[in-house]
Amino acid sequence: MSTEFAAPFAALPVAPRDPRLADAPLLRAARRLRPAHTPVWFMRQAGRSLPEYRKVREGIAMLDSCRRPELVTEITLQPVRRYGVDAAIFFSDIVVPLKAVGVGLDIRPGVGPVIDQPFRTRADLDRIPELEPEMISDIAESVGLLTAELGGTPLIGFAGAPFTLASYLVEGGPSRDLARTKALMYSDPQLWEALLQRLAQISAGFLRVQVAAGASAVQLFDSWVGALPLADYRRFVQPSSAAVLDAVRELDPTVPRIHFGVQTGELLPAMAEAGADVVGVDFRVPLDVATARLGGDHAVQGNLDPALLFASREVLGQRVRQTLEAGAAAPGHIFNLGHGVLPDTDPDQAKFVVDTVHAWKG
Ligand code: 1CP
Repeated sequence: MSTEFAAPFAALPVAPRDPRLADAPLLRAARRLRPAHTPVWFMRQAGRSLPEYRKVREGIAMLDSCRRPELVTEITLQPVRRYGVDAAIFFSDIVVPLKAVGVGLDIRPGVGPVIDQPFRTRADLDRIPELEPEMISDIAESVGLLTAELGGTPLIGFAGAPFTLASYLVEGGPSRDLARTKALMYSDPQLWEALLQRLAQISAGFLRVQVAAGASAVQLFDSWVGALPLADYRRFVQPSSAAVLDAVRELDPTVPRIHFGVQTGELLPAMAEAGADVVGVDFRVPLDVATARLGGDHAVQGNLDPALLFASREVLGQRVRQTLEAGAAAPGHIFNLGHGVLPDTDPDQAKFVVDTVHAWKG
């Protein structure tokens, strides 16, 4: 798939980075260099499980909160202050760039993204214009505020991968079986490719704006792609994700790219081929097994089961160390959960995980 869609983002000037970032454990692990300690952060660390998050979000709709630079900065910094994690993840959502190009959608509390008019036919492509940098100038502003505050702590920018974005557009909201998405993919491959190409432009543009403004790593979330078998992943999905990952490398080859999905045990070799530097692994596959499936030369991220944060400290500590030992088989390991922090998680348990990871002498 061509990456020509990347203009006008190709010309974005890239902000200078804080020199202290050169030693940041997260960036060293992603580059497969030995870090001072194993880095740790949590998917969904900013948000729902923190009382200070619920307080600042009171009365503000999710999508509005993502477009207010001071609020985005505060929410993004909250888990860094509380946990001492090795990276901040930008507070936003995968559907923010879709809303920015004009797709009618909302994020409903307790549900997730809901689309006004689901994507069904070729005519629907006209309702998804390409993303332009000016549509998300507030995102660049938020990233700028954040990197000034974060100093030597990396900011991870992120976007939804084309398949996962398509799943919300086609289904109209969260779905268990992705039946309509798969039906479109299998029955009209040409329209599917056109949709994924458009979404790749949007996803790449969202990442490029964050990188240009100072994000020092990015994560591409293909959360629901584990619903596909390997051969269909390769044929129908991998080219568009690879195009997004390439677009980031073209803008700044020094920025590590992390690629994550849930239930991707069977897809790991093909995800490695899509070109990321780090592959995120869910909790179903031990990290040493995942490393072998990836061919041995990728850094990995993961993969403690988020449910273990509800277990006793003794069990939790053992499982954290077990994850660290398995991760040592990879040429680089970023500790994380196998998916996002669950809403009722006790923040003290998450802090205990961070402290246990940092104390580990591998
Ligand atoms: O801390 C962080 O990780 C930063 C913030 C963040 C990220 C990275 C949010 C805030 N959303 C995301 C990414 C995201 N959004 C993904 C990929 C990550 C993953 O797999 O967990 C996905 C699939 C979404 C879509 C989405 N947005 C859902 C899932 C719905 C489903 O299909 O099951 C939900 C519930 C949302 C809303 C949302 N996004 C973020 C927050 C804090 C919330 C809850 C908002 C609220 O209702 O107040």
